[in-house]
Amino acid sequence: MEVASNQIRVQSLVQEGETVVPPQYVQPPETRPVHGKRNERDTPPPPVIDISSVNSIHEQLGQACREWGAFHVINHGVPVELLDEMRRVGRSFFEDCTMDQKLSYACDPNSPASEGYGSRMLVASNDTVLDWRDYYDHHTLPLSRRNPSKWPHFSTNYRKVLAEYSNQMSGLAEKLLGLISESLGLPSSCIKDTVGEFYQNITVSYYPPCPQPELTLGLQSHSDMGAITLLIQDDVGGLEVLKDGEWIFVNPLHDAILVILADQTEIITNGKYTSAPHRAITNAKSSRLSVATFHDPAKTKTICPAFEPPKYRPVMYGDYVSSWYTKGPEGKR
Ligand SMILES: O=C(O)CCC(=O)C(=O)O
Repeated sequence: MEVASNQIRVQSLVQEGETVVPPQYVQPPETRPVHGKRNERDTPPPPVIDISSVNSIHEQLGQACREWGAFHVINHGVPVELLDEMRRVGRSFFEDCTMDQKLSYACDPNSPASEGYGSRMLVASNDTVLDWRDYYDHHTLPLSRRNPSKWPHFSTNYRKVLAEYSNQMSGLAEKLLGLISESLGLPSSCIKDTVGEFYQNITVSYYPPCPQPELTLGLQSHSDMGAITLLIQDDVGGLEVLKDGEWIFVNPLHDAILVILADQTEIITNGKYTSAPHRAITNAKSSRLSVATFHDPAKTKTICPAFEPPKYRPVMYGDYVSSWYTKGPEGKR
């Protein structure tokens, strides 16, 4: 078994042929997933919004942000070849590198959200049930924080693809926050100005096949802490979004990008728009990959609602993050 600083790599458990999930990965009955709920409709929920269209774009965005806090965008302007390249290099790190190569990029398990290869990102204490997931977290923006020497270098273009992907996602995140502000009658720069310079992390998650998917979660229920997350996945599927108390399977849409509103956007919009709790389930047959790009405020930034009377206290983003990492995500804070 491969262990670095007490971290077991899920992929190595699978490679060793485990047929029973070790007890630290077994969810209590109340958080176990219900399988077989894949949505078969032609237009999969959450909503799909064509952001190149001028027709009713603000109405569609407003409805999706109020009712779901998550929606797919199509005709988003990011080349589909770049989405495919990002998925390809991400998968290649997990599947083509030896475990020794991967461990040479291990993140610091004692520092939350540290950059590199890890397996225990959302773990608040040693009693927490572990996720059936390995990941690579990259610190990509602002540029002063971007250090490509910490990114995998086994393939000549991994770093180039990641840098281009980071730039494209940040442009799209800014555009979306502008449209979301306008949909509430606010100046288009309102949410972005409140968030300030983006702190962007890109997390590539790899979920190996799981021998007992009915007992595990790939990633426990959480809402994202920052402003806005842009996510792509492969065609295996496993992401679920919580809507009206029910877990809804997000059918993968190859060319689309899933937008997930995060907690600071809920605060800035004074709860008019909601952040979306989400989780990942596992499956017994195929490994699954997702790439989530988080756009957060600086830790020193104070976030408060743009509407009166405020329903949320002003919060320094760094305090919000510390509370999240010490107490655990608990679904949504
Ligand atoms: O794998 C997924 O689809 C979800 C990833 C996610 O929520 C995260 O990285 O925070």
